[in-house]
Amino acid sequence: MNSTPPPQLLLLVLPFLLLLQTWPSLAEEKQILPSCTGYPGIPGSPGNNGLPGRDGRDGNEGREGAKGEKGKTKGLQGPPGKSGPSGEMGLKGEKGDPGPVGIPGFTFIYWTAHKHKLLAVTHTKGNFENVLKLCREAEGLMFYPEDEEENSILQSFHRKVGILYVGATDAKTEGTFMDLNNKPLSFTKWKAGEPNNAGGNENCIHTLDNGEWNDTSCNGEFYTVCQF
Ligand SMILES: [Ca+2]
Ligand SMILES: [Ca+2]
Repeated sequence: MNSTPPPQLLLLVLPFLLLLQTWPSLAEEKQILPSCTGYPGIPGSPGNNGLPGRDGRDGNEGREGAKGEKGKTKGLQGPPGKSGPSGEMGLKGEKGDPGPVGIPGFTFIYWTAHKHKLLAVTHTKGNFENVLKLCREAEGLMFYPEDEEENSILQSFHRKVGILYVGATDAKTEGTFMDLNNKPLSFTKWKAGEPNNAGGNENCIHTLDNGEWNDTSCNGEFYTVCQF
């Protein structure tokens, strides 16, 4: 018998052979393709840049920075601005408490309390009539010391302000000094040789530095002590 396959069978097998050549996995390419050593090809041109990636996640919070230097100079104060318009008048305030009772025209410079008496020096000098008036306007009386203790108070005022009139006069009866209640003096502190009614015109008394008295003119300008 002839072993040559008939042409009809070749036509049936041929498509399968072609399919095997073009499908390497079926024909196990390594065995089918001949291995040969070639030269590496020329590197291809770099590809185009890809699209930007998405934003990354937020990083961890950084450490606290170093403390900055303190500012050096304080700014100068600017000039004052213009005064604003006047506001409306406020409500009338409540009536205040009454002030201390004053004595018109009379101010004490020095004063002291002695037993039942308040003794105060006039705020100004004057002749006898004027300082007598000051004491009376203050509802007091010109002071006459009735004993050594009271005379020492008069002397202490003399040391503070200078010469003082004593509240006594012999204007009514020359040579007989009386206090301002017209009572003869129960206590005196005359300097030796006084009263001398010098010039025939010494009807008032003034103090000396050592506490003694001298009869003198009533026209000198001295302080006095008022008794209240
Ligand atoms: Ca006299
Ligand atoms: Ca005298």
